Amino acid sequence: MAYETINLEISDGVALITLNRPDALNALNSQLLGELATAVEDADASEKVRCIVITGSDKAFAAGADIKEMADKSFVDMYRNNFFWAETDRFLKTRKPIIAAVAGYALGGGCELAMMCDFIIAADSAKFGQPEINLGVIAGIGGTQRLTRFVGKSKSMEMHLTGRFMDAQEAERSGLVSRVVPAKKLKDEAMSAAHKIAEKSLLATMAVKDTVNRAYETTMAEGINYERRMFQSLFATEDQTEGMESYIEKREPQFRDK
Ligand code: CO8
Repeated sequence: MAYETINLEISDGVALITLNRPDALNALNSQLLGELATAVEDADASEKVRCIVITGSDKAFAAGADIKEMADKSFVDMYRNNFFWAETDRFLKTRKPIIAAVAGYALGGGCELAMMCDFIIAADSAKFGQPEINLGVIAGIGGTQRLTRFVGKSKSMEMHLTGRFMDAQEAERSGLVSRVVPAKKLKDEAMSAAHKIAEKSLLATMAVKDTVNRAYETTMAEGINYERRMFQSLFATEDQTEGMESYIEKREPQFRDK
């Protein structure tokens, strides 16, 4: 499928999706979110893809939902047409790991999109924020919930209430991003992490994503029980046998996703 607001490249098991609305700092409009949801759905279904990387430009991962598209909407437009949420729900169903590689602005819906990914690698130029308060609204695709769980109530509340941005170092200290790298190396670092993931058993990587995400959805006791069942189930796979045998035989594993 030909996309207009994103670029898609697939190589060595990794789908690299680059948000591409440079004139609007990659602001998320319906077309972009629809294309992004389709691209991740296709990647999820493709035998050629084992990990997905989403990135933007040097200046902006995404500067938020498209204010110009939203400005004239009514409550009925937002509620009845489920504006944006249908696309984000499709995005969130992806079972393969997704890395957000963030340089520059990740604001509003851009910050929320990065947080919907499985982990964030940030360039030292990254700036995260939820400035919707300046527009007379609040975050609408998960920001109040995800940011609060990732960085804690005090910092999240301050960011949502004042609209202040967090730089990459603060984001790393606060647990929002997994690590910070020099801006020039961002794409290489994210792709190298993705290629590392792509070498593993896809069954195990999907199980990791599913199980870690439980930590945000359930109690500790239920999450641990879920992990135990998932761990036990992986002993029904050939990849478990291969992984353990290859370790004992001191060779690289040849996972076959079976
Ligand atoms: N929407 C639309 N256009 C945008 C956006 C945006 N979010 N951000 C930037 N642009 C456009 C600008 O309008 C400008 O276009 P033009 O040249 O035609 O005027 C172009 O991108 C370049 O931007 P600037 O000239 O402003 O660039 P600066 O370097 O001066 O400033 C900033 C960069 C600080 C990022 C600035 O552009 C800015 O403040 N942008 C808006 C940030 C913002 O408020 N984001 C939150 C948006 S609301 C939101 O995300 C809600 C999420 C929940 C949605 C749920 C929906 C269902």
